[in-house]
Amino acid sequence: MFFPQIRRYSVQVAAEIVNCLREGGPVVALESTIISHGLPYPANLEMALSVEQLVRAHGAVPATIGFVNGRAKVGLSQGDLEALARPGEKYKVSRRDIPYVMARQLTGGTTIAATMILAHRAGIDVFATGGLGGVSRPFELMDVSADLDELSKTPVAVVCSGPKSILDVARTMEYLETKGVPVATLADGPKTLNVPGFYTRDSGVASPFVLENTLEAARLVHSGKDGMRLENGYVFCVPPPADIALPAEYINRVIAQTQQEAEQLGVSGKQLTPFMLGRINEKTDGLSVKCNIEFVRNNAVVGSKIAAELAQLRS
Ligand code: PSU
Repeated sequence: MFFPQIRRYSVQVAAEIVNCLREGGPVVALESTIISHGLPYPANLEMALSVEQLVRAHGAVPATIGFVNGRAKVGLSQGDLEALARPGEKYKVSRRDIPYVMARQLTGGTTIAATMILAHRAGIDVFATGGLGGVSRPFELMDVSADLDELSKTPVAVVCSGPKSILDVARTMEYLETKGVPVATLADGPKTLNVPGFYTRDSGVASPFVLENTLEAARLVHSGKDGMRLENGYVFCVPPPADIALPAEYINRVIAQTQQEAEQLGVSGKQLTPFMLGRINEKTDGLSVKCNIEFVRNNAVVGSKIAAELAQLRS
């Protein structure tokens, strides 16, 4: 039987991306929750545009992903990016929200989990962002980001600066181990042993694997995905460069204060991350947002290199 309406529900992939993938070229997926909910306007829009430019400058095609009026789009236009960046009603779309956003024809930014799903549908293997969701610090809440389960079942490599440091990094690593997700940190000097902590270069938690360079990262994906046909994703952690990272003691103090505030105000669930990031920005006089933007840019460059190495390994 033929369902003509199914076409309307499928993922819309920009022509430039389709062409690049057909030729086996490098494409880097980019998420949009960071635009709609992670950063303030207009810094979010500037970040989105500059990250796309950076990916191009490093020889790959950017594919920013999101929902526009209920349509799943891989390769958002400038108008789409503006709609997601401007203040106003926007949905934060994770896996469970996809059918609702489509049925209601809503516009929303995709989380790491939802971006992985759409990237995989389009045939994209590498995705760059800022920080991974994880297990929240108040353990009694049992708040575990859907990003972690997605990584266990969708074969996309996520390049990030570790789990967001507002989270419980040690428990996040344990959870990923249980789910069979390889987490590897790209060495940034001989001292790299631990996963980075988003705003900081070192979370204090050991990295399961430490890799020398982007070629090694590409080899991991090539072996696991192409060789063994494993269906899990990969986390590649990139420490924020020393000149933009924030001192651990300082930022951890701000995080702890903000955590208390969130508890007092009863903020939880999908509102918790945007609340924390927003308040931390106010308390650091914009320093946290500046740092966040710079390491997303850095991760986009690393993601472009991994995508290029992977394309080379497959040729
Ligand atoms: N990276 C950032 N800022 C963000 C995010 C990532 O630098 O806001 C987003 C990602 O989309 C990630 C989401 O999937 O935060 C996690 O949200 P939660 O903790 O509610 O699962």
